[in-house]
Amino acid sequence: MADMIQTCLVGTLCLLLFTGCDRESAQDKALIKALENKVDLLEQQLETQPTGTNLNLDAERVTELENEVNTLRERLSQQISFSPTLKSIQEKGYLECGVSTGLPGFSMPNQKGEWHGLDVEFCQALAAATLGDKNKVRFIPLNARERFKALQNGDIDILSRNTTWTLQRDTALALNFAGILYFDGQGFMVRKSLNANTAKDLSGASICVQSGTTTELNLEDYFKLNHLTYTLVPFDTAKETIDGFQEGRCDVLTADQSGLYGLRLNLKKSEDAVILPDIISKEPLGPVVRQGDDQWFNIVKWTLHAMLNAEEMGIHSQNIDEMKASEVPAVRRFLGLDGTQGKSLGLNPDWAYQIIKQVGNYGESFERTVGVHSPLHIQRAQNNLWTQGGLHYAPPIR
Ligand SMILES: N[C@@H](CCC(=O)N[C@@H](CS)C(=O)NCC(=O)O)C(=O)O
Repeated sequence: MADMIQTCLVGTLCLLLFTGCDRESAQDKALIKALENKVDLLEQQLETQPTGTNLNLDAERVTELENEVNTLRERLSQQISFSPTLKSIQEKGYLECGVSTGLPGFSMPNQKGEWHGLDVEFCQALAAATLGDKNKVRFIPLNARERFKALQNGDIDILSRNTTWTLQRDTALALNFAGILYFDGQGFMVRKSLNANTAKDLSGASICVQSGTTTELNLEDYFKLNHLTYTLVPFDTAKETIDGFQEGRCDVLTADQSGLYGLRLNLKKSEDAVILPDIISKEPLGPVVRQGDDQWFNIVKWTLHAMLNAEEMGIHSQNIDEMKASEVPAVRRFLGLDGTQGKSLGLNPDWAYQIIKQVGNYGESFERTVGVHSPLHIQRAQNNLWTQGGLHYAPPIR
């Protein structure tokens, strides 16, 4: 009996080993399950065997087969691409990245129609990791209201658009936030002539805000909690919101603090507008994917971690080739010279090398797009690495 079961198990193992890389994960999981059931059955048979048969030998066979199941499970997790999103990106030959309709520092097209910004560079990093070329990205501009539908419908592969991670978005909208690219908080910009020093001086003000944002919701909470009144002046895009403020349709504009620095650049006389020191909320901004595609979720998550880890390890776009001679185990793993990390993600071994070589580490990207030497002049502050007193802390690549 044990022999019959063993023949059957070996047959199933062979079938599993030869299943192609494009098999659906559900099918593969079902095969593993069937194999496990057979191991269980063999164990049961052994327990109920009449005395006198060679029990030790059969018990060894069960262990051997169990080890084979485990090895196979590991091989499958490393070799098979389970991700429909990655598959479609590879077939299209480009990544579809949902960005804002135009917010300086984060995602903004120049006069030639080329997109720039921190959120844009994150998608370029993803294209470098998955397709080996940071330019293989199409940017899809979306306002706040349109963004989640576009992702849910599959119109974009990733939403990289100054989007705040909240419980509702992460659950009820069937989306997954892959991490925090920028730690932000909501602030207020006021006309200098209003003579307001803090948010508490704003009672009775008319406030320009973009609809479909956490900004709109926090504003309501904050004014209610502090027994202040206000008149809401809502708009659909960043441009309309800042134009509304410029044209005097409101006394105050509220947005994420980083957004205020970006939007202020569009004012004709930016010195007439003051950004108040108050921060009334937490706005952890990060890339978002659809639920149900764990491999793609992992790729997005680890692209962010790779950019942060590179900065922490002192690896940047200018020295990454020299780093190939490094004997530091973590650096060698990062570059794909040792280890199977790329394979585990379903990517090439040099996935992280391509991100840093073509785009740069987190610090390089931050400085270029929103940092103190950019037009936005934003300090690293909480967006520094944990080793520098900031909040960015990436798990290790090993
Ligand atoms: N982080 C907030 C606000 C995001 C947001 O849409 N902010 C506006 C004002 S700065 C914006 O980026 N608009 C760009 C656009 O309309 O395309 C959220 O996720 O709800």
